[in-house]
Amino acid sequence: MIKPDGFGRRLCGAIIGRYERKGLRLVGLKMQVIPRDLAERHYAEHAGKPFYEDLVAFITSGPTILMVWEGADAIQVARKMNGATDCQKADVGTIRGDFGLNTRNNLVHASDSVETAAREINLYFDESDLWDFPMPDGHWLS
Ligand code: FUP
Repeated sequence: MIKPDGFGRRLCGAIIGRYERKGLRLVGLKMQVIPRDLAERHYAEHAGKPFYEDLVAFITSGPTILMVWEGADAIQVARKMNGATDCQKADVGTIRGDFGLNTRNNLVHASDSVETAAREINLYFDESDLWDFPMPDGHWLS
């Protein structure tokens, strides 16, 4: 997910371009202002934490770009590309390390396991939104 700050700072193309150039395969894409009930389901694991209310307010504050990417170890690869949660601690060369300055407005979200990915994809996409299209360069990227 590109969060509302990534959208508002006109970084969608730059962020999508990074995942694409890495060799991941885009399977689904949509733009949505996330309603509060969905945001609460998405961040259920953080309910009750001190930053929870601000997090939900932020994630529902503007358009997000929701994406499904596939590829070899896509979850680990995408999270490494995103960088540490706190943009100031994230390595230079990562999305958060290159584009952000704090923890809340950290530009992107990526699922942290296959199980989480299945749950999160189900929150935002119907089966018919996903396109499992073989890429002609796939043999170089396995
Ligand atoms: P990540 O897996 O890197 O997206 O981070 P987490 O799932 O741990 O946290 C989800 C979001 O909560 C972060 F993107 C930003 C927010 N957060 C805070 O605002 N403060 C914190 O101390 C921790 C997380």
